Amino acid sequence: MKESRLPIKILVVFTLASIILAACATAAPDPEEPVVHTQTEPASPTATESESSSASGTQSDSQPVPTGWVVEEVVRGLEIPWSVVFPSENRILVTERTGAVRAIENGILQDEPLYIFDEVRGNNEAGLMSLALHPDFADNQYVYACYSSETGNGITDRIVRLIDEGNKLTLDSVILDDIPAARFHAGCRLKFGPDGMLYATIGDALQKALAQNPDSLAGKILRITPEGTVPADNPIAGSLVFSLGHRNPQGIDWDSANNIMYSSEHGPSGFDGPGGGDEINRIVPNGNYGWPLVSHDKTLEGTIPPLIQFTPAEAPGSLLFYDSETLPFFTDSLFFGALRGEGLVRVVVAETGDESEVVSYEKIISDVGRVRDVAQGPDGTIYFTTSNRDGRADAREGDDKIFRIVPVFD
Ligand SMILES: [Ca+2]
Repeated sequence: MKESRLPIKILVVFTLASIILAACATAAPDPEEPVVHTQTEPASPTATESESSSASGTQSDSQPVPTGWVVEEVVRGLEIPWSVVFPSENRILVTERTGAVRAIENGILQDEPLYIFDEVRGNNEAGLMSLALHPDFADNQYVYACYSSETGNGITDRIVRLIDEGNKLTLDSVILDDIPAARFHAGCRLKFGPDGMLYATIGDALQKALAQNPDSLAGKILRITPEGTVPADNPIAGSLVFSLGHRNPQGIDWDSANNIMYSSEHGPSGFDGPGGGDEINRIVPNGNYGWPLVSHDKTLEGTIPPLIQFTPAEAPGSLLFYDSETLPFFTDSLFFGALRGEGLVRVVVAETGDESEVVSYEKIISDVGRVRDVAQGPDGTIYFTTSNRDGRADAREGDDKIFRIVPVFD
């Protein structure tokens, strides 16, 4: 079933967006001649701007400053890629939702998968999802994966740890098992925080009341030690729950310099509430983000409203806080892949004290179809993946693909 591309409507000003969208709209779609986007507006007006400038030091004074950016294709021929990570400068690991972990070596997609999860349920929204690398990956080669499978308890998510042996992954241990899941709303994004802990986003498993139940892992963001145990300093003693009241969060990332955590979350889709209401949230320990008690613009005392909500739905499948200077016009911006909204969305936030505020947003890519993951490469370029073979769009020639945004110099 093909979903129509829907216009974006949002409650904040977005003067920058019209400039960029106009530029994109007039660009000739010639695959032989990549479109150079100029990005002349100042970097996002965040509290970290001056820090970033000074942190660059004298080294950057002698380096050329990019005047724009282009999108280049990295690889094609993938099947529903969900997550990309970078073990080294020349190596990318990518999951395919149908169960394979693939490697890209020096820009070449390797034919033989590194690992195949035979037991995944690859239909609908579940299957093999996220990958995360241990912060000390260079020493221990630990790779974490989250996938859904049919078990005695129905469809559940499982987080496992594998070891990257170069030409294959080997299973090391089960980190967390029997996480509530379903064919829809299965989560599951993994990422290590600046505190060295493993965070996992968990959907409400189609049982929305569970999102408010602190004894259930459904509808939560979890904080887990790298060994799979409960950290001693979690907000609820003895519990993996870090925040609650989430519907189906699939993106998390940090402004590490300021230790601020953000998430993205899918809003209701008709059967469980009015459509739209996709959210970007600033996550605090033990925060209650409202689902299913409130969504969209409704507020409720004791729950934390989103920084921004998108109605109609964009369907955010990921989240990146971009903190590199490689694309300086994007430094300190949030990005998410839009599935239903078909593109890559940039959200500019201003951080003041304990608050974050959305200043503007723009869809910077809108000509590749559905986008799932977005990630920052080791060289500071921005990678993103299409999801056009997931049954909800018409696949294009060569789908699915990984693209990246690279700087252009005059
Ligand atoms: Ca919410």
